[in-house]
Amino acid sequence: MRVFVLTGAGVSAESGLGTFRDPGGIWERFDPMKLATPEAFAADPERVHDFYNMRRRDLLASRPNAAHEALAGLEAGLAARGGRLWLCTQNIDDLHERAGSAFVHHMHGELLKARCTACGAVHAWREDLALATPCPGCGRSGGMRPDVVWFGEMPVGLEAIEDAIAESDLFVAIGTSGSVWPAAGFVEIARGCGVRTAELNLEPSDNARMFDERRYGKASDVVPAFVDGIMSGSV
Ligand code: BV8
Repeated sequence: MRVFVLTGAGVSAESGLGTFRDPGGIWERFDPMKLATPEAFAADPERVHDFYNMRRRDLLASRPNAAHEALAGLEAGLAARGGRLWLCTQNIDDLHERAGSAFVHHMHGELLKARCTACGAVHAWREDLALATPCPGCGRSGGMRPDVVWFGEMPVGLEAIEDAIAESDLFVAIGTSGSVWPAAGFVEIARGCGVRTAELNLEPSDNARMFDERRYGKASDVVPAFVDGIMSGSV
């Protein structure tokens, strides 16, 4: 069986990392247009660095939860049967990897990487970033940024994502509000290709009606149960 999973901030909520649009969420406390766009970075790079430094420190202090672990188990279980899991995340955290997932596609980039806008090099990064931080590659400072996709920037690997969805038997969206594009449109691509669709979320997302099956509850409860269903053939 070939499964495509799209995860959002809800899969990491129980690991203590905030979601964006829930009450008290990140975009309720911080303005994305002032912190998560190229224009915001050009206007006030230190403010943007402070925002991502705070989130990077939170991430390093967090741990994967049962939902991340269940998806790592699904990847191994499907591979053992000649199937595959194509895990695409909107999240910039590394909790899927830390839970044991070998293949994780970060369509919105990764918080634990930094990119030099002068030479283009990408470096693993676990420290704070600042305007004065020199690139370990070219040595120039003033151009290091978090290697994440901001609003208005092109997500990573859209063609590969669409091909993987088209070649899947099941598309599962987990912990996402379905409010950020083009990720929010993936379920329509799946339906257009005749792929069965399921939503696992705390509550109905913006595009809940697009899904064939819907299960609601905390990710650490509903994801392991759904994975058991896939592996036992009842899903
Ligand atoms: C782009 C990285 C050009 C940085 C992020 C139509 C087509 C294309 C673009 C657009 C379009 N319409 C509008 C746009 C522009 C824009 C957009 O979508 N704006 C929205 C706000 C309207 N999109 C872009 O700019 C994208 N790029 O358009 O490039 C282009 C043009 C054409 C075609 C292709 C490209 C770039 C968007 C990426 C921005 N970067 N993040 C960072 O993290 O700081 S977005 C940010 O939102 C995160 O990545 C986040 O993952 C993402 C989506 O949010 P969710 O993950 O869904 O999180 P949210 O809080 O919303 O929901 C959480 C859910 O979990 C909730 O439903 C909740 O109920 C649930 N939950 C909570 N707790 C639990 C739980 N579920 C289970 N268990 C729990 N315990």
